Amino acid sequence: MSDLILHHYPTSPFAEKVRLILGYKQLPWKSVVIPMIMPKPELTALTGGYRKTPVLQIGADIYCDTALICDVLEHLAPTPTLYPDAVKGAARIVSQWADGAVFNAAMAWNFQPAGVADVFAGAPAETIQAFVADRSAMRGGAPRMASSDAAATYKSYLRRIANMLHGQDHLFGPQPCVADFAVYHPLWFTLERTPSVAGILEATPEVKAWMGRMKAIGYGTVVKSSAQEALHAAQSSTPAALADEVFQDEHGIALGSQVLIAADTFGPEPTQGELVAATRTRYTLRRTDERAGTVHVHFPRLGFTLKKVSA
Ligand SMILES: N[C@@H](CCC(=O)N[C@@H](CS)C(=O)NCC(=O)O)C(=O)O
Repeated sequence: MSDLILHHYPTSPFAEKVRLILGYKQLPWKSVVIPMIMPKPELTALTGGYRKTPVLQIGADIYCDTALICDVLEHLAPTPTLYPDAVKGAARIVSQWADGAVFNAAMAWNFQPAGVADVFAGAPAETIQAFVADRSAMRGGAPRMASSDAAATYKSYLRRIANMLHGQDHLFGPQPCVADFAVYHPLWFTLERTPSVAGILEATPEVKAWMGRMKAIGYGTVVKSSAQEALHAAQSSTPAALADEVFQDEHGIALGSQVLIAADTFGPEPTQGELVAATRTRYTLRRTDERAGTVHVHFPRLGFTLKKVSA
């Protein structure tokens, strides 16, 4: 199998979710650090437009969104599992809640002025302004939730997480599952990246103790790599064969059509390509780029829109 290449940057919470899962499953990986804001020319040469963090690359296969990345990693290394049979549905639902509601409340809390000062300590004012403008454009200009509005929400969520940890080491039992990694990453940002506002975690010591257990999982075996190396890996590989059952049509869009796929919230940058698969759970686009060659870019169905490119 080709190397697992994670395109990410150290302060990305969603990337932290995947870094720990790679460590948990003991899958060795290569690390390519990408910019925190646009432009990201090397990344978008691979994805065709998608710019969020992280992205997983395996040769000429490019996987967008951590929900899909979790499924791919589970397929590669089924044990230890992220989806224990008895709690599979609930664990996915809690993950979705964590990646959406918990993440939004936590980040609104984290990005109050004291937290911003932590994150950008020593950075010039222009760096902060460029970051704020980039994220505001990703939200379509909508303001971020005020930290004062987020406070009670975040505290309630922390109490619910503490309730789930009552009498057990992880959210659904003795071992971590996908929900633990999803709930952990926004809280990790609070604790490690915005320590000035991390006092909010003190009211739930069970949560802090569980965070210690999650952190101890570590990132596994990581080797530094570069964007150029990643582009070369794509260029010199052929996308993996697609599964036989590749088509569940919900849109009246035939395979072979030129389509656009975009996230349905936050970060509207679409990817264009030829629709070569639309399974029950994911879409695959084939596209060719001067630097990356022919690649398959994969997206989960959940959270993404599919549109035909008008002729
Ligand atoms: N649903 C996506 C969300 C990813 C996401 O929003 N990541 C943040 C960073 S933690 C992001 O992309 N920020 C803008 C950027 O990095 O360009 C996933 O699960 O991968």
